[in-house]
Amino acid sequence: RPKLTGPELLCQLKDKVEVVTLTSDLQPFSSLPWASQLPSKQLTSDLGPFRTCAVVSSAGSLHNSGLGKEIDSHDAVLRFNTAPTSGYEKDVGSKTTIRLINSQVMASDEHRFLSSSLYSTGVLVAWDPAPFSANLTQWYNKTDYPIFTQYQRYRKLHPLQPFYILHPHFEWQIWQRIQDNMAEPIQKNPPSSGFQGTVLMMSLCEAVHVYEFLPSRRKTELCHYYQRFFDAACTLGAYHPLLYEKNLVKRMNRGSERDIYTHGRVTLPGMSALNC
Ligand code: NCC
Repeated sequence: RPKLTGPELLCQLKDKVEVVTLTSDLQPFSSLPWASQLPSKQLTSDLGPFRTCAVVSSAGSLHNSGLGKEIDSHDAVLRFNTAPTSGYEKDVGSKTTIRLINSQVMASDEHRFLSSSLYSTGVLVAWDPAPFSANLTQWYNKTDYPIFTQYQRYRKLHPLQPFYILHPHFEWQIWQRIQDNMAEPIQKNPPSSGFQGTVLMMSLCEAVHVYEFLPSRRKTELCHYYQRFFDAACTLGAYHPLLYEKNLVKRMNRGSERDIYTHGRVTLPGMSALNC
């Protein structure tokens, strides 16, 4: 099998991956009493298109990066899980347009999902590691974490904040792109929030900058810029096929090596800007 070039990979991603979110009219949700809590429209029809977007990984190498102003200069900024801005503005900026969270964050007591103000800025988008070939009913009856009960609780407390749930097709379509472009079998776990968020923003924006997903010269074993916890697996991956994701992003990058080295910055075209 020939190794695809960057432009070919980008076109494959555009062709085979679609951002789909759960809507109130979708079975089996439409028959449930809480269906009306789900958005009536797709995330991609409610939000954007944006011109420039920043995806801010949570990597420890953002510490002392001084990238805050540059990140905030984008039209939309995506952040992940429990990553804060307060107190870290100089390095990561303060604008949050979208926060992509995994279902573990919604469910675990330590993250105070229902009560912390961390989650109240911007649009929330959640995903759950769904079984690979499950249909929506099978997934609904056996989610990895209780994403749906927590979603209903959160919506009751914050009815005005837009909040979407990604269709599990999205994570597995991305997984399939990674697998089809690697010589070896990769672990059958969904891609990291970082890569899912990158593809999400490529669908909403004309141009995307991703920060410290491919580590800069500040590369460190510090897991997150906001915590003093050290583990190289945060950057290299264990559960998620993170190293393979990074390999693909490296191939798709339209920016320079120097941008990665100095800014941890990757430049990707939005899907709408692609001529496939
Ligand atoms: O750590 P996490 O990710 O929240 O980071 C968000 C995304 O940033 C990229 N990243 C992060 C750290 C690092 N040193 N290098 C990086 O490239 C990754 O792309 C990552 O996805 C997740 O993907 O949802 C993840 O979530 C955490 C955890 O659930 C949340 O932070 C909440 O505490 C997972 N950690 C554990 O389960 C212990 C992590 O594996 C993946």
